Amino acid sequence: EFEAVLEACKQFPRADTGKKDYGYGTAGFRMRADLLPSVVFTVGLLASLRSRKCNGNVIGIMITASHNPAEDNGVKIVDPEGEMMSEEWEWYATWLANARDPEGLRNSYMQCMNQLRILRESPRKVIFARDTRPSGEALVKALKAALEASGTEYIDYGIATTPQLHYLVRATNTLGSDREYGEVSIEGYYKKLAAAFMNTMHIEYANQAGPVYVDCANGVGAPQLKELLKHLPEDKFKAIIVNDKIDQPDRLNNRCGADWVKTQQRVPEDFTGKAWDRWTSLDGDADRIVYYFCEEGSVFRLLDGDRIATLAADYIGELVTKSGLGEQIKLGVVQTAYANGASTKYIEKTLKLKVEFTPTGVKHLHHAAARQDIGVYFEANGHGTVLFSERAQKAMRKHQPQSTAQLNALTTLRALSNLINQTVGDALSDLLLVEVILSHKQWTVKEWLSTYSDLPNKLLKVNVMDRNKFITVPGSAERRLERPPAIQPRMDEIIAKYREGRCFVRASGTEDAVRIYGEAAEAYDVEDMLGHVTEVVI
Ligand code: NG1
Ligand code: ZN
Repeated sequence: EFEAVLEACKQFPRADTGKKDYGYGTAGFRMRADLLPSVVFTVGLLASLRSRKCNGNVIGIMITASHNPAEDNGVKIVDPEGEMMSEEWEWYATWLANARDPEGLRNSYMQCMNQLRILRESPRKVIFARDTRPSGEALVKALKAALEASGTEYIDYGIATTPQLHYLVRATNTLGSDREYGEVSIEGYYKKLAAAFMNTMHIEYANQAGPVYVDCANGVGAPQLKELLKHLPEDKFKAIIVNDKIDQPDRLNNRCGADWVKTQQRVPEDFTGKAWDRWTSLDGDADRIVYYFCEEGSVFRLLDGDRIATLAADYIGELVTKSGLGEQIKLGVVQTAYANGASTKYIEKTLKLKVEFTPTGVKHLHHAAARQDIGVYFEANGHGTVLFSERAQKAMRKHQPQSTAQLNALTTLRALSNLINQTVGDALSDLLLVEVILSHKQWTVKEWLSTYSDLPNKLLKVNVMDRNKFITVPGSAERRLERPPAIQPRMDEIIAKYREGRCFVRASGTEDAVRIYGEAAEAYDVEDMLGHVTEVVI
């Protein structure tokens, strides 16, 4: 095996990255695609080890750079239950990726095996998929070479969304246990979603509220949503797909998609909506979604991840109470510092639910949500899901409803636990979830928006000499900077001048930049505050 690895990796020499090392960050490895073949090769090796360590359970590999520009790509590993790879292994991923030459890689690989106490002959299996980026093909080649050299069985699922790959990993590994997660195929994913949706959607809504428009960022969401629609009758779900030009790679995430809409706070290119039309945007690998619409006079209104979190928490909380499970099942919401302050206040004061804050990055939110009976987590940018714990699912299975009202609520709750992707944020699943909730509440986007008013806010990205110098206070959920020591005290002075002012600075985990987020009662205050804080930071 080691000699085979040595030979195979020679086809994928390490690119010249100058002084910079590769690093496995919050989203795996992500960078310009031409720097990645050697990295993907090493990720293949690590996944093979991970599978051996996890008793031969299937490990997933997703090749995508999500909302990044078309020339980038990335790769990340999915653990047996469909979660992000365990954090302790990130160090090994980085170690292998930075091997200088073939011999170095072989030696690091052998050392990994020893240090992680992996039995070489253990069974191993990997499944993988990629988004629509043309560079994906060459990366798949590097991946297959690593899997073959390491004697790893694999299945190539071709082009799929990130959440579909997570689903496939989970479904493969739960096969054989008495509670099947779903059929092990992309078709099975559609069937599971469609069945749950059909059980819960209120039929009149599709006619009454008009279609939902879906901007697919010219990425993988487009073909996959088209497939999903084949499983959903049009009288129950009417979606109109926009930005589906996957044959024009330059257009991926370009002036469209969830990230663009959220950061620019404006409609995507090719927007043709009339006032109050319900629009959504997915990102390049379809794990994020945001809603929006224009009021009369083209006033843009965004319904972002915070809005989806509040809508879901409100509705699911209501179902739990109505089904008679209120005493047994508690709901919690998990946010990051990027959540709009008004959403947090609404969850705590109006919905009377607990909010927990974690650092940025899905894995942090996911773990915190998994500790709740039912945990709702969303990043403001539209990535999120709702996790039903074993405990909650058991209570939902066992509960004997005492009235028709209880029965109805319980049936809906059970269907939602199947509709919602339990492994990771999923734009397609979230889309169906929001549509179901709006249909039950008989709400248009206008009523949804009116639940609370967002504080004016802005997110800036600034380039600094060395972003790694920016370190936040442990336990502050990234709300305060510890280093460089001079910055936070000066920021505190600035922020204090603005009504409801809040501002924080942190290094991005996915881009070579520092992010500055600010919010305040007035939009001009936000501008002013961020201007002053930027001066302090750069
Ligand atoms: P960084 O670059 O660390 O801020 C960004 C997003 C995260 C998350 C990751 C992974 C913001 C402010 N940050 O992280 O929420 O989605 O990318 O893709 O949106
Ligand atoms: Zn994404």
